[in-house]
Amino acid sequence: MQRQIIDKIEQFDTIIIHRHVRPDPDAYGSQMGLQKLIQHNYPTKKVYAVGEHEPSLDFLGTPDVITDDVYEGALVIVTDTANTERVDDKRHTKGAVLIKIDHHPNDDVYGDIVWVDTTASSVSELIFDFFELGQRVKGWTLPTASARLLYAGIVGDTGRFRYPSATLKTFTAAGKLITYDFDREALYNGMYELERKVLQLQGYIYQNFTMDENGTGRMDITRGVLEQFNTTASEASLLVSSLGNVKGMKAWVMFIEEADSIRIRLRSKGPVINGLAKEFGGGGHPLASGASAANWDEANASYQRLQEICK
Ligand SMILES: [Mn+2]
Repeated sequence: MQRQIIDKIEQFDTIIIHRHVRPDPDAYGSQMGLQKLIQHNYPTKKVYAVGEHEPSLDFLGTPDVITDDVYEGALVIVTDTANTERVDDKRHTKGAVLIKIDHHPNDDVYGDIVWVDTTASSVSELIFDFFELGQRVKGWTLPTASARLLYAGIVGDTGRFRYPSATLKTFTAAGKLITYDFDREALYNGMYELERKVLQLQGYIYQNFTMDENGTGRMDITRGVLEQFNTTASEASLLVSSLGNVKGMKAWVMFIEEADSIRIRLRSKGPVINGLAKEFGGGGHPLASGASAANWDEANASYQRLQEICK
């Protein structure tokens, strides 16, 4: 599989790398880490990393902006993205060949070549693995910029090596990556900024959520709240699961107000909620799904439905 991917990379002059919407450090790290790895070893190739610009990740890099014609005859690689729905920039199908590299369960098998390894802590870890193969068979070297990005991705997805997903392989990769000459402290500062904002918002959520007598929870994150905590809707989304820690909570919804709609993010510990998500034009898994509401009236209606489901 990885050999096939190396062949494709060598075959194409233009390579465009995508990742998921509402990016996190592993999305940026795997995408841009791979971009810089390829660019460094094949300087004549054109290698782009695309997707929406996320200001809170500027310490890692900024995405490239390209026109549609660049996709003609190009190789497209999508990293860290389980399903097509979550691919940032839907032009990913416009190239000649599509490759998926991911570590989430492979429910949506998209692409001509699929490399999914759910035992990996992060896709950044997989890209490091990929580099080592390239090193053995093609004599690749890893540029420091790439090492820095991959390290950030691993640190991000493992919660600084705290999660059980951090294996011997993860630590081995991280151990090799820190031998490159990048400023680890500056990197941690950037990540700390992200974590600090999220922790403050989490405190606010624990103080302001509501729960009815049946264990149906609700939390509204308005534009005002996002501004108050200087966070984005994507950062707030990371906290949906945190309400599961509340005693007696059975199922809950977090409404996150975006520019032109309200995201409905549903979680449950029993009652099946993806039917409700479908009713509101969304979908997902039985215990974790989402939809979107045009306004607060619609959002309120979805909460009422959730209350009925939990009765
Ligand atoms: Mn990831």
